[in-house]
Amino acid sequence: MSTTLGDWRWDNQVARLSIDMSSSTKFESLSGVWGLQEFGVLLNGLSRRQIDRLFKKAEGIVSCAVVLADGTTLHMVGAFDDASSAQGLFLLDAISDDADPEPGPSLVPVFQPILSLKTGRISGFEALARWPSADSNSPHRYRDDALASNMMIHASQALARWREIDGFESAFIQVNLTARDLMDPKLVDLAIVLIDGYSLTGAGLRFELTEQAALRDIDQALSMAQRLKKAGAAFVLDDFGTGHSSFLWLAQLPADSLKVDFDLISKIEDEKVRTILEAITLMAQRLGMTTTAEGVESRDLLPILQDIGFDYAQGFALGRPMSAKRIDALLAATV
Ligand code: G
Ligand code: MN
Repeated sequence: MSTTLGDWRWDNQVARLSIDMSSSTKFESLSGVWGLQEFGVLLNGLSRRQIDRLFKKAEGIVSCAVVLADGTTLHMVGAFDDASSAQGLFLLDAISDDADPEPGPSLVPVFQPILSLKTGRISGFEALARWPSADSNSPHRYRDDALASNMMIHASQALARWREIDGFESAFIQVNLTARDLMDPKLVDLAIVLIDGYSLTGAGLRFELTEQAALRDIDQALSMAQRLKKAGAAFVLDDFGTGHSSFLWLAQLPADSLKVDFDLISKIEDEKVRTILEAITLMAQRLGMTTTAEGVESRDLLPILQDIGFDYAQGFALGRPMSAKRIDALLAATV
């Protein structure tokens, strides 16, 4: 189990690493502002070269073991905000055995706003992975064990920043998990350190899992959901209503929220579909879950969705998936 020791920030323009270690740890003496060379003196040779390489790359995830000259090992985890700066946490133990958890070239996380139908304001975001060039590494075909952990790191950092803005203190972010991710116990450890390290209290970090993915191994899905919830994360059932929903299973799964599939929302004009949607939101409410309508392509739908009982809405009409930088600007303009 990893423990958060403190945080770091790398400024590429002045080539300085600022470290703020919690004063209750024996690593307090690492606190301060360092040039890479001076910091390197504290490390063993291999770590020195690895850190040099990671910072020179100026993009993506920073995740590496840092071996101090006395042999103690820390783990540095974080990400570049843009080419000019990176930030992250120091952990006592490694969060992953992967030597290089970078999920292929040029992963760009994007974020799609989720609107509260009660306030009409942005309440949260879904984090989505995008690859700018649709080549052989296109999102559909790309398989990478480190994708979920990379997305979690990017999403947690971005959310921590957005939560500092007035009115967005309790914003949340939803990261997608696949059936394969359910087999990876390290994700729970990572969730624990990210929630702790970035103070993502009040279920700031949430996980989406489709019914199909969960049904591939129900026991594994149940156990993962329980452990993520215990870590302080929330669990969202994605694409609800179009898979092979089993109510028995819904009774067992500790989900906090249902995301109702685009296919159902697009047929909202149909009386029967509307009745079904009303029943879904009522059922969710009685079960203590919130509901999100997906694929909202027209703002005219908002009052209808609210009437039906939905809590949140997401879709192109409310905001396309966009870069963290564009969300920064969007939130700054909303305040
Ligand atoms: O099911 P899931 O929550 O993972 O769906 C997210 C996907 O849906 C993203 O790939 C996003 O680009 C896409 N999406 C988001 N909003 C809309 C929308 O309004 N219409 C359509 N057709 N797709 C959308
Ligand atoms: Mn999703």
